[in-house]
Amino acid sequence: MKKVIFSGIAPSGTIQIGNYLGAIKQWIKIQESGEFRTIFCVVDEHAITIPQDPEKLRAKIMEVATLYLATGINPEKSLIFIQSHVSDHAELNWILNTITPLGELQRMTQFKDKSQKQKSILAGLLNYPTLMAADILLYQTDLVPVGEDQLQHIELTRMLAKKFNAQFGETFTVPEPMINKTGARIMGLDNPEHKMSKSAENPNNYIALLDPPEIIRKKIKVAVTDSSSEIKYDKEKKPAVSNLLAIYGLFAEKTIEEIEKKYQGKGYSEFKKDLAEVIVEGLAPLQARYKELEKNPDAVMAILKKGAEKAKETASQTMSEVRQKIGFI
Ligand code: ATP
Ligand code: LTN
Repeated sequence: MKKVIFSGIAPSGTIQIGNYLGAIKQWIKIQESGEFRTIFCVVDEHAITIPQDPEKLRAKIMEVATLYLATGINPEKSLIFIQSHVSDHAELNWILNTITPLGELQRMTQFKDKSQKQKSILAGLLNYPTLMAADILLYQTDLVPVGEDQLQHIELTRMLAKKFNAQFGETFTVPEPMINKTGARIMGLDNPEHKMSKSAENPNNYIALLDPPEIIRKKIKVAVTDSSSEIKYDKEKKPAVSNLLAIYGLFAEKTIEEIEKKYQGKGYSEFKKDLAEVIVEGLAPLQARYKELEKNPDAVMAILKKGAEKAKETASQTMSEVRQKIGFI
């Protein structure tokens, strides 16, 4: 049987190039290899762990789903669906919560970061990793392709799978993370100390996949650089330029050395100008596909509905077993 791949993105903002380089690009490669059963989910229940405006949320869910298709996720080859369309996610989340130690949730880096930014800390934000574990375990997932920031959550998922299996008998596959070596952590353009994030307050933190060329050029122009003017990869001493070099390399499919060589003795302004064009060109095909798909939201919705029906088949099998194991009638 083919190994199962599951991953998702929360529609909590507009997908940025970190999500693309760290996660989606890898998903497409995996899909195209034909070696796996690939499942990609729009995790809307995760998005509401931070307050969202309902109308905007609806639009973002459709945007993320349409972007999945525009970047190359193919419904003929992969399952694509919206998390809230399969209610088993919420049910398994509840059950897993009853075996999740509170201390484990409190020590999650993402929880600590995100809760600092909230006026009032809500229980959903704390329990987010348990919901993520439910997403993964429902489909008996073997591998989870994500960016580096999600490693801690996958560790927790593994712990919960093992704990449930030990307590109630073999039920869940224990998943492994799958991290892209390059692009696993793209940093913010406004601050290379923090990762690029789609929910960042400052839009100059990220480049969205749907940013028009003039916005991309502007954002790269104002991206922070380091004190010495050399274009050299040195994560410690030159974190900002190293991040820009990484982005350049990933979009242009060039090695860092090749790019360093090209800009030897040249200044930031020429480098940045070219980098903006590399990104604009890199995003153009998917932006064009997005524009086409956007014209027909009903077709996108039909794909998502069909995906949810298929997802339910596997999820409901797992849930029947879980209910039986824990002693529900
Ligand atoms: P938010 O700000 O809402 O938390 P985010 O931009 O951090 O959003 P997520 O929805 O948390 O994005 O992540 C979706 C996927 O993209 C995950 O696999 C995550 O690891 C990856 N990812 C997110 N940001 C980056 C980044 N800066 N570099 C590489 N991968 C990233
Ligand atoms: N927490 C993830 C999004 C996510 C996810 C998942 C990723 C929710 N459920 C299951 C992989 C598998 C994030 O990227 N913030």
